[in-house]
Amino acid sequence: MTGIPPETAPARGNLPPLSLHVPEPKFRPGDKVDYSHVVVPPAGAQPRPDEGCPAADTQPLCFDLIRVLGEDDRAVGPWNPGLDADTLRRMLRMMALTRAFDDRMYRGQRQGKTSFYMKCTGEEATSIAPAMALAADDMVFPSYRQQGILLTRGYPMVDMVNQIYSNRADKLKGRQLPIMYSAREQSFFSISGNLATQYPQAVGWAMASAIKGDTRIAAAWLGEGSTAEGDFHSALTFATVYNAPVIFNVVNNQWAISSFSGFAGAERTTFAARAIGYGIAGLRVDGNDPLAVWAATRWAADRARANGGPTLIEHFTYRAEGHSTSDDPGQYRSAQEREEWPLGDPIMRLKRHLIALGEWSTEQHEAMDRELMDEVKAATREAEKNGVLGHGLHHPFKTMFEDVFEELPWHLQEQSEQAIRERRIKWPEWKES
Ligand SMILES: Cc1ncc(C[n+]2csc(CCOP(=O)(O)OP(=O)(O)O)c2C)c(N)n1
Repeated sequence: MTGIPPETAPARGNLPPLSLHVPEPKFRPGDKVDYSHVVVPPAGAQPRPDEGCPAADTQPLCFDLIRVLGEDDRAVGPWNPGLDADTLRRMLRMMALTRAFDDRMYRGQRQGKTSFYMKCTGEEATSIAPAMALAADDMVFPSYRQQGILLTRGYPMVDMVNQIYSNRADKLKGRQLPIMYSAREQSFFSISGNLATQYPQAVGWAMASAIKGDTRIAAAWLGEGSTAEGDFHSALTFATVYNAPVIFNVVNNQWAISSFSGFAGAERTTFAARAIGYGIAGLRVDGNDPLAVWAATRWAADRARANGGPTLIEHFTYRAEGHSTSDDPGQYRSAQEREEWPLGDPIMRLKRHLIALGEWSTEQHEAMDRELMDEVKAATREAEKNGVLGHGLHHPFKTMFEDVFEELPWHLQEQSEQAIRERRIKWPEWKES
């Protein structure tokens, strides 16, 4: 008690000892899953404010769940975008193509053709519907789980596979981890393995677009786990201060590898509600409802394009498979989670909707799946001609040192020569192309 006047000394006698709360997921391997704590409101029941509304008017939507596709497979309510059947069929096709691509690439990794792959199974709607709702030249800043955007924007699948195989036709010359694409022509920013860095970059790009008097907006994606990164918060601060034309997508797939969403704050509030503290618009969307995702994205895009400022969209969804090919979710979560997930599967929901409209059939769907499988197979065969991991058909070693300095500094020159010397000793049969 030295130095503290007796009258201000706290009476500690009856106080409980301080303690911390350590979040714990509801279900672990082998547990029976009960999702009764997940509130799923009826489709069509969420109000749709005008795109130009004050940000505060969206606050109730940060705790709701925007849904369009109902239990009867019909599209209902003010968020129903009223898309025509051709657009719906294209959306379905792109989601099914992404899933077929993921399945093939996953197997490719198991066969040793690449070192690494990440699927987006169950989350396809959160990238394909936005890619269709945005303008083709709006700049996107994805994380590693938005391969659906590239496919929807028409990036050649063979180039994707070349990158995954790190072969001699890899446009990124083997310098990026497999799946960390970069596609300037598709306005698709280079993916970074460092989580959340794309958020401030998207804001910077959006601000530059506004400074130039352009009409293009930016959109960024990250997982709910990454909202715990400082970059997330500085990006939102910049965006609100300058009213930047940007859309922040938070894909809440419940898991960040083996950490459940509670470790990023999900036990306390929603991720959409992060928007409130920054004074920007926020929407919480059923991420397995492609029509709701499309409608929320278009709402945010129209708002940004009319100088209404940024919007944060939380896509409430579920990562149906492992984090990556290096992960085994059976070690940390119950297998029943996927089966019991109350929002279903985005592909199945859109398929059933189209069937309910009389615009699709099971036979058409099966034929489409076969066609897509052939398309993916043909692309992988084509890419394999350029080499797969470990076959030696990669870019020449010396390219490792190129494209950074106009003139190679002496120490890099030395390293380059050393690498070539050692390569000749280790692999005498190797021919430098
Ligand atoms: C700055 C940083 N910290 C940690 C990692 C390791 N890491 C890679 S993915 C990942 C989980 C990210 O989860 P989330 O943001 O929820 O996205 P999801 O993978 O679920 O799509 C972690 C911790 C990293 N790549 N970068």
